[in-house]
Amino acid sequence: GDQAAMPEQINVDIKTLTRFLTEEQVKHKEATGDFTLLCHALQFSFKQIAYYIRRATLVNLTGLAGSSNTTGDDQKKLDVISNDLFIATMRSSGKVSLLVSEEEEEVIYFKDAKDARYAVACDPIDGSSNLDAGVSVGTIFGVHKLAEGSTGTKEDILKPGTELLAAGFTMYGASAQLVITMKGGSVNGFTLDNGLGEFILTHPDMKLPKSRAIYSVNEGNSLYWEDNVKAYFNSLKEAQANGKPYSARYIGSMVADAYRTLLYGGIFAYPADKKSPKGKLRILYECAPMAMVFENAGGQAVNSKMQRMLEIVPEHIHDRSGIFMGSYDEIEKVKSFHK
Ligand code: AHM
Ligand code: MG
Repeated sequence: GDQAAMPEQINVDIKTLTRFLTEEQVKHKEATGDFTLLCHALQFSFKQIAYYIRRATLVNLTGLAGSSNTTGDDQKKLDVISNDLFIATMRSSGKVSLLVSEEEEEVIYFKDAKDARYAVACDPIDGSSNLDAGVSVGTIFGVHKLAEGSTGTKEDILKPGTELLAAGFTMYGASAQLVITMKGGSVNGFTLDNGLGEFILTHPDMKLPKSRAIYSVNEGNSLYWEDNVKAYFNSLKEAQANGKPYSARYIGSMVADAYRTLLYGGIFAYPADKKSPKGKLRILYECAPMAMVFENAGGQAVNSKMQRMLEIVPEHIHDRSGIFMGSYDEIEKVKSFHK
């Protein structure tokens, strides 16, 4: 018979993100429910962005918006729309006091949100250079809590990643994936069921393999790399203990390269180099949230000075850093090349 249609094979006890968040809230006696409401707003912004990306080619949303953002990148139409969607959703949640976005030069303060206790950093669409080719992109986010008594200032977000309350990212790929972690917690992966319109827990308690012979870096920049970075990557191309070299995988969307690295293991890097001595990726909404995810999944993340990424305190909201993140043992190997 048709086994697939047997009723007992249908999961009648699905764990949605909504249910997951409610169960998490119950575990924290002191929780007011505000953080849960903020997460609901976050997930709605992800659904909206996923929806427009899916339809982009059909509704004339590909290509440039004709502007460039504060860090000098050309803005795509979808960068602009996703940023607007994200801001509007955060504002209307009433729970966000201030927001830093890759697409906005200054901090956005939501003055109407009188008792909002959170500060959010986000890159609405990471990997935008891949958008028009239909290659996976995603949204990265980090959530801080305002300091006791603070009415919401820049200082509430210029904090090290060790203080992040929650962080994660989505990847809009063959399906939309959401990876989220909370302070001191595990990493959980959800898949958007388009029919239900819900993120479903499909990857509970994600853990990176301790090592894996895959490296992910824009090797076109090797001309500008420092010698120890060159030496490290060259070593991966030599025969390893099993007689084989590493495999190279580079998508050019950090969310997608990071998601693969989380699942398969290996290393993702965007080192600081002679052309970009401060690195390319931004600390608040690219490096720190990813570092939190990787550490909570048993991996590591360090900057180009081999300092723990999560301990870096940005001076300005758009500050950049070099980054190496991945399996625990792979990061140990990079460190050994920097001694
Ligand atoms: P973006 O936020 O403007 O899309 O830039 C960030 C992206 C990352 O997703 C990716 O890892 C990196 O830039 C790719 O850069 P490059 O094209 O220099 O390899
Ligand atoms: Mg980005």
